[in-house]
Amino acid sequence: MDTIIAPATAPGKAALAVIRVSGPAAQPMTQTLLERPIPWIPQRATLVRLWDRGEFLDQAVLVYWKKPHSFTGEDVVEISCHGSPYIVQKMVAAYIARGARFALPGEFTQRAFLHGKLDLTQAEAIHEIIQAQTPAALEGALGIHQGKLRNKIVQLRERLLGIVAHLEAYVDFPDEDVPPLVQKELEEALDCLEQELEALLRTAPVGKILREGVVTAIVGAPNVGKSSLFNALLREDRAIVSPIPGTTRDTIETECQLGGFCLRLVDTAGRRKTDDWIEQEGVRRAEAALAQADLVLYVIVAPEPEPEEVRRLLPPPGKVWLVVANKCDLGIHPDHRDRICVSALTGQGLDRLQEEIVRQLTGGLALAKEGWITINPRHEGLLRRAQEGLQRARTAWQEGASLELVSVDLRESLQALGEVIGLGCREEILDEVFRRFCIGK
Ligand SMILES: Nc1nc2c(ncn2[C@@H]2O[C@H](COP(=O)(O)OP(=O)(O)OP(=O)(O)O)[C@@H](O)[C@H]2O)c(=O)[nH]1
Ligand SMILES: [Mg+2]
Repeated sequence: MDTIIAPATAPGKAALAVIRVSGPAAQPMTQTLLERPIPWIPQRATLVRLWDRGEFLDQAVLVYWKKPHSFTGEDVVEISCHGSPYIVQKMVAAYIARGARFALPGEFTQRAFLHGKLDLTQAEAIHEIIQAQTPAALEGALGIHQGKLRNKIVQLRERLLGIVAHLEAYVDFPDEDVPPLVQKELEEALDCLEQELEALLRTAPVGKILREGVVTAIVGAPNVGKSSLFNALLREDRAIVSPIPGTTRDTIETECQLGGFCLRLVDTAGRRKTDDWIEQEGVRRAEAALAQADLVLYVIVAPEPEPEEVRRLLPPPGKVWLVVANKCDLGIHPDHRDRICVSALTGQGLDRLQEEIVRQLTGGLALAKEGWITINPRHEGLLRRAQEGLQRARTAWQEGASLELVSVDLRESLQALGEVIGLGCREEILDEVFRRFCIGK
């Protein structure tokens, strides 16, 4: 392994900047920059003056971490210098001139993973801790960083391994049938595993909401007040509002915080048939926003009867779907008596709408509340693979297939479970995970 370097703090001016060097040459390279030798006591802050070929770089605090007791598991030197981009640039250049390499995104964490300092779910959680946009997202990421998901997967894997071992013991004695009692026991253990996988898989939509925010599309016919509602929820005059139907053409997206959730609000063009090709494109984009949304606010007009399209439209599965009757300052038609009625103009009813949004989203969150484990799309793909393996094994078992065949399917599940925590993962997969990180992490 070569020695890598990168600033760990964000680019720009700040009080301090932290530069991290990891690898076998971290200490000798640093030695050549020091004004005078230091005792290199691990984990002790030392005030040093750094020079590069006769040029003074900065006075800084240096911490040395000796392998394996460091974040990466390698020798690490951390330099806290003044937060000047020029100092950072010169420091990095001084190490690169001495043979260090500028780190790839996430490479420090990748090395920590490769040295067994953390499993893949914990490594992913580091990225999520940094990216968390709400307290709930942070809480979830911290839990996974502490190993909650890893522990769960390790436990499921061990149980499955036990079942496979039990089964394979009979493979070696083809003349012996599996006793009915053992058969029943194994089936029950498999059932139990499947249910627990299912429970984890059900946290995927919540995980998506926590990690990426709630994609919230405001849709409806032209002129019903979608842009007005968008502005009212943002408390900002963001989208153009006018009495001319077809005002909004493009989708407009922006983020807002609501009740601990991060909403990614999307205002869309009014849905209608039109000959104007720009508006047609707008309507197409509105449909796309609707398809991608986690939460749909379908806006209609309160003083008018329920439009036919609302009766026709079925709430798409997996989405939270709220029909919002706007312009209630102009009256409320009896059709909407039980609806959420708001006025984007006067602000009437907006509190209730916001409460309802939070209530609906929290309904989903309650699922994840237990232990705060939610899975990401990578975990989801693997857990589905594990689940399919179990189901194939069960079918084969019930159809009287040979135990070898059953155990092949179970071993496929084992492999998938292992990959969640990074066991037996292909290198490309690992690279894909870590390259999403920031530089210096
Ligand atoms: N009285 C009243 N008028 C409203 C309300 N909300 C919006 N309007 C008016 O309705 C008209 C259309 O509002 P927009 O927000 O542009 O409607 P839209 O749904 O975005 O329209 P398109 O972008 O054309 O699809 C404007 O004249 C708004 O002032 C409301 O709550 N009460
Ligand atoms: Mg509009």
